[in-house]
Amino acid sequence: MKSVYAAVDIGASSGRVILGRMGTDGPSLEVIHRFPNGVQETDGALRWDIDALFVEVLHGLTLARELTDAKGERVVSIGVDTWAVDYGLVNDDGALASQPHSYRDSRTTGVLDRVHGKVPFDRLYETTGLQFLPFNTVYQLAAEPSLENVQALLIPDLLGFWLTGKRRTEITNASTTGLLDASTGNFSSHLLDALDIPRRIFPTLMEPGETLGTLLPSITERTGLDSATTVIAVGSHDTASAVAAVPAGVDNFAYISSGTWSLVGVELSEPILTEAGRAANFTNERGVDGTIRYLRNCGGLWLLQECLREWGRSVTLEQVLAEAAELPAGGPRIDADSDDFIAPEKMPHRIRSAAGEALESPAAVVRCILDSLAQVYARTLEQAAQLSGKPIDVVHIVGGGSQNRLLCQLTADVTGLPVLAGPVEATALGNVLVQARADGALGAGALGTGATLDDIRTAVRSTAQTTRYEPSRQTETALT
Ligand code: LFR
Repeated sequence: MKSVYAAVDIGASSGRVILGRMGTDGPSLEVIHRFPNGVQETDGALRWDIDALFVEVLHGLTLARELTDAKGERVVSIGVDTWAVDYGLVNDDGALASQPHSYRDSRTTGVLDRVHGKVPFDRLYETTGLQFLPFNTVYQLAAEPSLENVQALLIPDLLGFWLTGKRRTEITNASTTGLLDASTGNFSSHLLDALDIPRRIFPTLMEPGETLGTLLPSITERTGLDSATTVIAVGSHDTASAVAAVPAGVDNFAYISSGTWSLVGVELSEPILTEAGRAANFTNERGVDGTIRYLRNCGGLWLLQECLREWGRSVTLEQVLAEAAELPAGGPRIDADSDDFIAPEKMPHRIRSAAGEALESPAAVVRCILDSLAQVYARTLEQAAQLSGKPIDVVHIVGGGSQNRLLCQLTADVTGLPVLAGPVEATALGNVLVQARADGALGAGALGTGATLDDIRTAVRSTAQTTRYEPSRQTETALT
């Protein structure tokens, strides 16, 4: 029976269950279930409705089983990736204390000084190499009323726990907690102790490609999947899966994983824990196969998504982008990176105030957002090259933003570099290909398990749709 891999890929605004197949010419994806996601205000806090998300995951897996049955195929494994940093607290019986907080909740505002009073940020950075973001897990844990007798399961690990009954912490996502030692790849007991966080807070680490477990009987009953179906750890941080599937064919590439956030940087083999990197707020997140994603988490399409939400049906994305493309370069810009844009609600108003200029139409607001993002991208890529010493010859944009032609062109214009846009589904491809490799279905080696990240990228290149943008226009919007 032909093997198929199920990728559960949940972002901040939507989730998907996708089937991945390995063909002779490379991987192909089939989205079989889409569902909405978003933060909700519950009990006075912004939270994710994780129970509802799990119901959607199970529905998607049931559809996966039905579809593969009908075709004489078999789902051999499942991989889960989501956004980073957030977690659910579970007690020894496995019960969830409450619906997980969203990183967009403001609960950490009051605890930052307390954490830095115990361990100053420069010391945190020396160990973890993680950029300062007010919502890093380390600050969220400090905002919990109690950490006694509980474990924190990062969102994909929590879903994995519900599927298999096994508790583990996948390492790419662990690197966003602010508690993982970037040099050793282990949780830092020193930091945990200094911050009064119980050492048992996180379950044992695991690497992408390892098997978490097989499905619980309750899950096989509900979905019809067979009991030998495994859950495989993938780059469970969505950005790790996306970067694994960047279709780079050369060494000197940079990437922008462009979705709700823009993750802008380069791939390295070792972390860089320098003062200059800290000052520039660069992060050392772990990638698949022990790579380092040396990047900055920059503002993203969240600004645009929130405006569209507020404008409602009167404004369509396609139309507003077409109008924005007609507006002249050199218009007003904002700091798209500012913490002021993290929370939801009233985005057009906040953008207009920050621009300090009348942005009369939705198109003007959108153009301001995209010009500002392109500027942040260019500045960040220049810093990434300087700080890492790695030259950049080409910029790959993957994820939703790769379909935004105006954003891709502006990025080429402002960076002065060619942009290769696509695939839009990089995250799901990275998820599927790590599973396929674990199953022995990719690349070299007796069972294919010897395949490298390069083999994964070669597989992506063989089927991915990419569009090339040359820096064409004269850029009045050049770096300032
Ligand atoms: C992107 C992402 C980023 C992370 C942010 C919050 O979806 O995972 O990498 O910084 O969401 O978790």
